Amino acid sequence: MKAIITGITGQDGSYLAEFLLKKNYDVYGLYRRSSVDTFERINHIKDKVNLITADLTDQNSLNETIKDIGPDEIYNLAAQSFVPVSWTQPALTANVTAVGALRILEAVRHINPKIKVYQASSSEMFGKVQEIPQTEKTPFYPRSPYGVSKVFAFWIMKNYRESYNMFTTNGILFNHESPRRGLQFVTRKITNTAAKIKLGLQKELLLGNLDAKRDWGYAPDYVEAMWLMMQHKIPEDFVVATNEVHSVREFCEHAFSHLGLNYEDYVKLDKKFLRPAEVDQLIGDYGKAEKVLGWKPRVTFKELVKIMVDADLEKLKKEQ
Ligand code: NAP
Ligand code: G4F
Repeated sequence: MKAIITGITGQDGSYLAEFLLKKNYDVYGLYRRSSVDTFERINHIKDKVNLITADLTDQNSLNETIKDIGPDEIYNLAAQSFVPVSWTQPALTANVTAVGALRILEAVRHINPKIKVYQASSSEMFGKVQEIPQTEKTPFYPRSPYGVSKVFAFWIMKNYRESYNMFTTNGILFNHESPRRGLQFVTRKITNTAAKIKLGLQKELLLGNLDAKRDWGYAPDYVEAMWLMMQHKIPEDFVVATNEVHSVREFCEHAFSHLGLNYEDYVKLDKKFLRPAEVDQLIGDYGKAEKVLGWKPRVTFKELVKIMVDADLEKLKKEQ
């Protein structure tokens, strides 16, 4: 089996590449050209995957790559994925995160409509939630240009499924984290800074809304769900979550206390991290994924915090 992963240099791309290699896939990773090396997360598997430069904003590079490789499956994980930047760069976010997904579909439709496409859809589409917990049937109410872009990508996948009989599947993934999470996202920002404070490298942690609540899972568990969706006989959409909710404050409490510290002594509010519109609470019901795909999360919230704090502490000690 041949699979293309867009966004292979990202958190999920790196775990999915490892997962598919274990299943004996030929893995082709698309990455965008950069003046610096962006392979930190995949250096350990670089000689086992095929890396090709292409950009989701450039139709021709996608067409040529898909034509040359002739994949069985495409996992579209690339996106401008950081919610705050979607307000400062809304047009870029729409171009990459929304229209980028359409460009993949157009390439597949013209080259070989039998290629299966996975779309990295997001719980951010639920935004101002219309139902608790959120399921595949909950109406969307996105609260950022990122969320709106993901809603477009979700519907265009569904539209091509119904219009052209293509195999397109949306994984509606709730927040999932790991030691490979980008440093700007709140979980990694907390674990990395807490570890720095423990080692005396930093004095405080500046955060925005501590009361926001998320359904946080472990990224390696979630890439397995992506693959299972692609092996399912019919293309459908699935919520992937833990069905547990915790606040940013609770995440801080656990992370600092794992290091023997009290978060209240170090965490300070910085208004620049507040958002123009907030998603207050997300919690996903993964019942359909469990019933149809036999998938369920393995790593608990407390284990996740511990894994991330320990990894950051270890990394910083090595750097010292
Ligand atoms: P990530 O770490 O931010 O990775 C995003 C990837 O997209 C990176 O490889 C990035 O390349 C690439 N990319 C950005 N713009 C591109 C462009 N114009 N052309 C080609 N590639 C481009 O994100 P992630 O956490 O792995 O998430 C993977 C996907 O799942 C994203 O679509 C995200 O929106 C979605 N999602 C994530 C979560 C979550 O909690 N992690 C939940 C739901 C949905 P560089 O390395 O060069 O920046
Ligand atoms: O970690 P976050 O930046 O993730 P967010 O906005 O939930 O988005 C992530 O999950 C989505 C799935 O629901 C993905 F689609 C998306 O690509 C991304 O991976 O923020 C989480 C919460 C927010 O409510 C935010 O307001 O943490 C709050 N927060 C509080 N202080 C902060 C901070 N977030 C960040 N990034 N930085 C802070 O200082």
